[in-house]
Amino acid sequence: MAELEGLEFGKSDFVLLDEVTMEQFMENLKLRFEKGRIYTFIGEVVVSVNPYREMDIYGKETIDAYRGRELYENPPHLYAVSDAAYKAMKRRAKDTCIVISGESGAGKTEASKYIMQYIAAITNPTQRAEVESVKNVLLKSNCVLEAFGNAKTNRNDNSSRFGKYMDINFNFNGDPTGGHINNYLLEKSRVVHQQDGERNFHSFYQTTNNDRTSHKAVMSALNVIGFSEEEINSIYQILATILLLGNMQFECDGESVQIVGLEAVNHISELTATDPESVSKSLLYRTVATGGGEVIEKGHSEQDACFGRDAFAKALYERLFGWIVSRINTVIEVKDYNPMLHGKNTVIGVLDIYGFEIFDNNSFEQFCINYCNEKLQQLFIELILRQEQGEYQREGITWQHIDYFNNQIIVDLVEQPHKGIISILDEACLTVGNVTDTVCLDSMDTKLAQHPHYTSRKTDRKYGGEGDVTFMEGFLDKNKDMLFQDFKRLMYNSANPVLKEMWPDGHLSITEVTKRPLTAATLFKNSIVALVDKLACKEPYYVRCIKPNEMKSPVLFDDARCQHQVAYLGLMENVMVRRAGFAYRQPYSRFLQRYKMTCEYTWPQHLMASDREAVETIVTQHGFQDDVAYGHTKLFVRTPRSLFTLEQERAALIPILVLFLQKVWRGAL
Ligand code: AOV
Ligand code: MG
Repeated sequence: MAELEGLEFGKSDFVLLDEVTMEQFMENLKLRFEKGRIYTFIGEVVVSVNPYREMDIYGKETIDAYRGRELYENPPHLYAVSDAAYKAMKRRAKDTCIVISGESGAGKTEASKYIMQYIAAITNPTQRAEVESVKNVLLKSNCVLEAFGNAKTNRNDNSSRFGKYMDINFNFNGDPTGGHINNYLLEKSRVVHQQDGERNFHSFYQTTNNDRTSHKAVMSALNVIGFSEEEINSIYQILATILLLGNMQFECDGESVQIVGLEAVNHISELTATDPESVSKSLLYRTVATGGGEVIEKGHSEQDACFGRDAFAKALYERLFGWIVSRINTVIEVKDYNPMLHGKNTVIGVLDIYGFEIFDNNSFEQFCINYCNEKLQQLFIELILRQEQGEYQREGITWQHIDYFNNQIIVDLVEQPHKGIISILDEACLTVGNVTDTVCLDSMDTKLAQHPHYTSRKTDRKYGGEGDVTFMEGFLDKNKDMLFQDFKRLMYNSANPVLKEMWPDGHLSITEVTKRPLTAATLFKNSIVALVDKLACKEPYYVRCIKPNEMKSPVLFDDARCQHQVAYLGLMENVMVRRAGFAYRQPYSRFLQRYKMTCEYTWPQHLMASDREAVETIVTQHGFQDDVAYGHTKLFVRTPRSLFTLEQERAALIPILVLFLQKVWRGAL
């Protein structure tokens, strides 16, 4: 059994704090960070602080130490929760999920990769080729998705600009048989505009000299996954097209608008396998259906042309990304699964989304990202309480309710039908006429004036919690997310089958496109609601990531910043809920195995009718019978002090025991 850490590293579980105060919580978190102990438990939840340096804690030896062990047998680690999720899936045939949350740069994506690597390392011991290939694709998909979906932001050099939920399917042996990736709202506006100090998606730089090494890794990953040469070429042709669009200018000669320099048009037509006239036509005209059903071509103003060009560039990238995800999915999707033959197909889901973020200039994307984080926080509250409650019920123990801040009110403010922010936005987008962002904001100010959590820049303009979070500028355009049908048709008519495949809706003529598509916010809301439903029916495991400072420094622990995160992640409530009931619980057999040496009636063997009776004997002998409850299969301990006494006694006994055993071995006894 691996040794637990000494007390000089602080408490390895916040539940063990002498008192649950913010002060003690922060003291412990800081001490552990400074001692290089980046993980701490709250029961089964892992709190992780970004070390901002390479840690020697992810090697094979560590993996071996955690494989198949119980949570409390080892120091806190991502591997401990990964193993718990895996065991629940394998032993109890439960679908489980690991939800990783925390603000931008807190370490979610890195954590998700370590979790995946752990699962890959502990499965398929017999190295069956087909399982190895599934694992390989699952691992390699990360590299591709990061290249196309991550970017340098002011918060994080490798910031995820999309949400990712990956299901890994397992057969009855507990080996991965496939998987599925869901991606959520890629921040495509980055393709045409980045804030000061930020970059476009990594993929754009990987073809130039500075990011060459990562380009090689991406190419190799694409090959491993099984992208054909034609597909890979198409990907880079699309990137090149977007770059050309980025340089494209328009000029107006007083009457009509023209493209400056036609070389770009020819180049784009070559790259996209379309004819040059159609390319320039789509950039300069739009087909509209008149009220009388007549179809006419309307020339763009310079402004419209720029708008169309940017929308086209963004859509090209978004569809490319979506296509890459679905292409990976076709490779990893479970094929030929027969439940009669193969048993229940179980799943572990890993969720790594974009973290809560506040920029100098927050826009529609931050609104969506932060809403998504509120939804996940809501789920955390719901599940952690529900799970706790469920456990007490199952074990036949009376449960005492604990108060906590329920952020449902914030979630409602955003998503409620008719009254919520998204509804008001949608309404403004559907209104014919010139509804501007300001008009929409005014309407929101009127409708939501009474809401306790709504303020806006007119009063003091802020959304949700603390500080300015969201600006309204550009909201309506981003929510409408309009792309002229002409571009869709242009792409659909491409002679490149890969490109054509990305634009199936391009076959519609303008008269057929009558139905208004759902807005971006509503589509996002629907996808997040579906995600939450998916997570809610699984047994959840949580990793709560904390960013220690804004400087990406491995030595700086910014007390105020950390405390703020601890507060909004609800970690104190988490500890309280965990302690108000019973801080510790262990199956009788496990408890016995660990502590039987502390009682002469149970060491080395007990002669009682059941493990439970033996445990009762130990508890009574140590005098903490009032501090425990006996469940059907587990012992519940209310205060950590009792366990501490046992742990100390055990620690004191071990050297004596070792001496004793050495003597036995040497034949001295
Ligand atoms: P995020 O996923 O939470 O932010 P990342 O996982 O990308 O944050 O972490 C940001 C950076 O912190 C990484 O690129 C590493 O340099 C460092 N880091 C994080 N975790 C570790 C670790 N365990 N060991 C060493 N370095 C680490 V965002 O995607 O922006 O919400 O959208
Ligand atoms: Mg990330």
